[in-house]
Amino acid sequence: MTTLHIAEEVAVALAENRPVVALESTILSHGLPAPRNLTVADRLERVVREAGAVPATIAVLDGVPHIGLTRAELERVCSEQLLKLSLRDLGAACALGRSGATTVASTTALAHQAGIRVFGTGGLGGVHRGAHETWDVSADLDVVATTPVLVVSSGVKSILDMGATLEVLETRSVPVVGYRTDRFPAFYRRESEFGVPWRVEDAKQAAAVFAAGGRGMLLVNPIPAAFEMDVELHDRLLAEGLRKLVDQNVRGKDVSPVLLEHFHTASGGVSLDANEELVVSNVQVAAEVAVALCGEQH
Ligand code: PSU
Ligand code: MN
Repeated sequence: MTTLHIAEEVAVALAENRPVVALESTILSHGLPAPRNLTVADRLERVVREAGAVPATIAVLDGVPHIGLTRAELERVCSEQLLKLSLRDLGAACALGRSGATTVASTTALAHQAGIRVFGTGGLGGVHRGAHETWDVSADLDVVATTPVLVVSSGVKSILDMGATLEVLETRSVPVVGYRTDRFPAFYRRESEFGVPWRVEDAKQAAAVFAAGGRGMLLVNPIPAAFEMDVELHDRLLAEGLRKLVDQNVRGKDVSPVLLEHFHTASGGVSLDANEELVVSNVQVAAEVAVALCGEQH
């Protein structure tokens, strides 16, 4: 496997067993429009620091997986047209010297390779609607099932088949734990019709559950109430977005970006604010869990 470029600050923190939080780059390059993405990227790193952990934004630059980016590298990720790299794409991107943003799947794998145990993101990929015909199931599920990293997300978007996604997570033995909630969150909405098998009340409990389980885990944190999207607006955007996919024959890895783009343009920015605030909240929780995890070992 290619060697990683680990930023000095991240390497030192890991060596001293201090808390580090992994952050993904696909959300920046394919999930949010420029220049908003850079504002969000900066804010996420700040939130991690303020909680007492070190941020490690992950991306592949010129064929080298970077664990922790400089401001200039962050600017590159937020302005260049980057490839979307899932785990299977890493070998090709590295061998061919390409640059790309990492998804939950590839970020989780690279974080683990670097020795990082906690990762904060927005939404996890999952089973798409109509997957019984298209077989479109995100590699995110497989990687979370096989990699001992705790991922904090706001559940999955309602653009996915949530019930099927939860079934796959159960089959693949991924613990799904609600952060101060009994309901599985639906990204823009705090609750879905689905419950979660376990609930924790604070970061310390979440860290204990992860440490005891010894495997990957999904900690789900609902969007802050003030930014939850109005249900009618949400349902209208979703119906329109799904129709757009069919009309434009969108397939594979373009599905999520096209739907996100539709939400952002058609909601007049409401979904952008929602997206930013939920990621910030997840990253905040991730940092607290990372801090608690390091405390546990002393
Ligand atoms: N869901 C979101 N925002 C995102 C993504 C998913 O609400 O930005 C991105 C993440 O990087 C996730 C990826 O890992 O899309 C999943 O893509 P796919 O469905 O092609 O596996
Ligand atoms: Mn897919």
